[in-house]
Amino acid sequence: MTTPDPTLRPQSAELFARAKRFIPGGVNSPVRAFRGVGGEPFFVTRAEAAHIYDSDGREYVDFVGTWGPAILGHAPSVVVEAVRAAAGRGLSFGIPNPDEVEMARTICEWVPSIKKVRLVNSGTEATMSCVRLARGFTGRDRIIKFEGCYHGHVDALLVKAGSGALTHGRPDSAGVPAALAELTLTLPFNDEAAVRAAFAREGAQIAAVILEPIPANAGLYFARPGFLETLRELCTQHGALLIFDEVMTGFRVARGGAQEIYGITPDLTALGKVIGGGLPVGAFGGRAEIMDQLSPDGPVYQAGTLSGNPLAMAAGLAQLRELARTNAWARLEEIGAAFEDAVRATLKKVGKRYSLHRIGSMFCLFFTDGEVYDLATAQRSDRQAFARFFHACLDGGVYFAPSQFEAGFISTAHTGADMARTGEVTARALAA
Ligand code: KE4
Repeated sequence: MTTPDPTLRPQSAELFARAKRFIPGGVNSPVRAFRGVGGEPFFVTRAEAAHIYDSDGREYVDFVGTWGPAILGHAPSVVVEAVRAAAGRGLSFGIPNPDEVEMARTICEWVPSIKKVRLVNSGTEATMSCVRLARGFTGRDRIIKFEGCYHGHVDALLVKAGSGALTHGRPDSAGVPAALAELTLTLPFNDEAAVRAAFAREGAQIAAVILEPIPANAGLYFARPGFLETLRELCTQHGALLIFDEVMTGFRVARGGAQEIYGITPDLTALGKVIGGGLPVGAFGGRAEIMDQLSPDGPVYQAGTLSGNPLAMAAGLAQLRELARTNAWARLEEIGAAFEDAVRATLKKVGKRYSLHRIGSMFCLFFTDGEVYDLATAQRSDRQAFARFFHACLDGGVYFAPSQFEAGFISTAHTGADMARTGEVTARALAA
């Protein structure tokens, strides 16, 4: 692993040393620890548009966007003003408020498979609740997930997970009881035969199949033609629920998410990130007959002190409304396509045959010349080469996700100047 120059960011180095005294690993989320690329994380004090600023006064073009929420860039004025106004009316009520009704209505309008929705405070809560609800609705226990897909730190789903769990090379987390893990069947993504065999063997015990319809936690790759349709067909045939984890893709790859692009109707959908405008929000929803199984109407318990928090609702609604008002998805495709063309031209110029994947404003450059379509093929990437690229870009003022097994995010705030600067920095880094 590269040993970046720690003197470049002395303030961050001091903060990290202090952080490690009080916070495990010095971070509140593992992927931030730079373990996938070596060196130490920097600390951010301010973020605006496509730029972030660290404790040492260095400025970066940001392609992580706080892992997805910053689709309009950081601190968009419409969102900041909405939060300011909401804060003046109180910070949390623990009592129903009008904005959570408007948020629920908006989600149901934009995502037609969602007839009823419940708001929570993270993507993890959303997927965890989907799994419990699927088990409660079907009366079954087994769950099928896919290697490399990450659904948050849910006990039942931290089995061959992606994202931070994968970066640390320990996809199966300690602390997850074997009795629980064995209820989760993990299959290779895109392996239709494996899914058919699982359903043939134990279809009557399967409560749900959960997946990222566009996996982006082992890098970004795509379902092969027919794979999602097969999952839908098998779930319907065997009475299992199809759960789309659209925490990352929801409201980003299209107004209606990946399910709009692929034309597949899941039974439940988990949402997060963009929906909160940068504040903690998750959501899960789907068919009314399933959602009505939730307390207080039904036997499946789920709750949250800050669910539907008025500030989070104000932020999320402001962001969603601005996305719709400006048809941001067209702009994101425009910027994303230009970015892809530039990177492909650079790869050709420097003679590197790396695999670049992109959909809309999400992308991933795999440091391998092979096809990437599941976890195993993603893991063929040269992580050392990625780490060198990451640090060369960071030192040049461009921040990509600190792991080969993450996606990059473009926002509507990325300007032509940002992209030109990124082109220069990445060209130098790829030529090295
Ligand atoms: P949160 O609990 O982190 O809000 O959401 C969990 C989650 C669920 N589903 C998908 C598809 C996700 O991508 C995530 C979280 N994504 C990671 C980045 N790959 C969050 C970054 C982090 O863990 O710090």
